[in-house]
Amino acid sequence: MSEEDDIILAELDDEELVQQMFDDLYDGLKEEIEEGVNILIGRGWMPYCVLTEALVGGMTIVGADFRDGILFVPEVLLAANAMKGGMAILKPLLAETGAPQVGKMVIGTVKGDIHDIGKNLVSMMMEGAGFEVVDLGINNAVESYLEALEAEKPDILGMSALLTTTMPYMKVVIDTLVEQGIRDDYTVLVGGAPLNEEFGKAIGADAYCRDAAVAVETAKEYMSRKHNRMSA
Ligand code: B1M
Repeated sequence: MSEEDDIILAELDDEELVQQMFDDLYDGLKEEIEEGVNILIGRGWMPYCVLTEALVGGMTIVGADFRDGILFVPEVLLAANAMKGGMAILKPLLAETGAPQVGKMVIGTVKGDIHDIGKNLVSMMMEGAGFEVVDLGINNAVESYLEALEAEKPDILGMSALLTTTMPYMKVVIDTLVEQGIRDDYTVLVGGAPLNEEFGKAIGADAYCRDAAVAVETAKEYMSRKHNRMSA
């Protein structure tokens, strides 16, 4: 039996429990995260505080280590899965208490491209950071993005492409937004292994995101700019 197995979450005080949840999230332990969330809620924590302090706090550590090459895709997927377990408990409670949402993003992999591992990671990390994410999946034609933008009215449009043959399609989508006069209604973030900053600029995106952690940081930055503009 490992040392981990000996820890009884319910016996920890709040601070110790949150620290333990950081470790459990890092280790991708979904059941422990669910238990931790239930304990904190049972102790009277507001769902939003559980989300930001315990889950997002833990995921921030995961995101930083992923960005720095200390954690790799399988570990991050497990952590994200554990986080999703905790979030599933909080989601209905958050809706009841009307917790502030950071923002909303529609994301999808572009037409002709079926790679979705990176996009899924971005979606999960964005959800972990408090964004509502509408994931359109893979192989999205411009019409699919347009429909989702119209229906969901997000703050951010995210596009992913992993092939040099599909990345130019991002420009087709952005050009269509320009043609329809709705380009400035959204922050457009793009990502995928073959892209770079220069490409992002060339196609008229707001920003290229090297990885999921950068996507979260960039999205937060654009949301705070938007809030500042609105309150000015
Ligand atoms: Co494909 N594949 N693949 N593949 N595949 C690549 C991309 C390739 C580089 C492999 C190689 O040859 N070295 C190559 C592309 C070459 C090129 O375009 N120049 C390639 C090829 C050629 C192909 C096929 C054509 C192979 C064939 O059939 N002959 C075919 C194409 C199918 C299609 O899409 N039409 C194909 C198929 C597949 C699989 C189905 C087997 C599988 C995909 C499974 C899946 O996604 N469900 C697959 C895989 C796994 C890969 C590699 C090995 C790994 C991709 C991956 O998941 N990386 C890949 C090689 C590589 O990239 N090194 C390769 C892990 C992931 C976490 O990283 O996706 O980069 P990534 O996402 C990162 C960032 O890029 C960023 O954040 C993520 C997380 O940090 N990011 C975003 C991504 N999207 C973002 C969106 C954002 C923000 C950030 O929006 C805001």
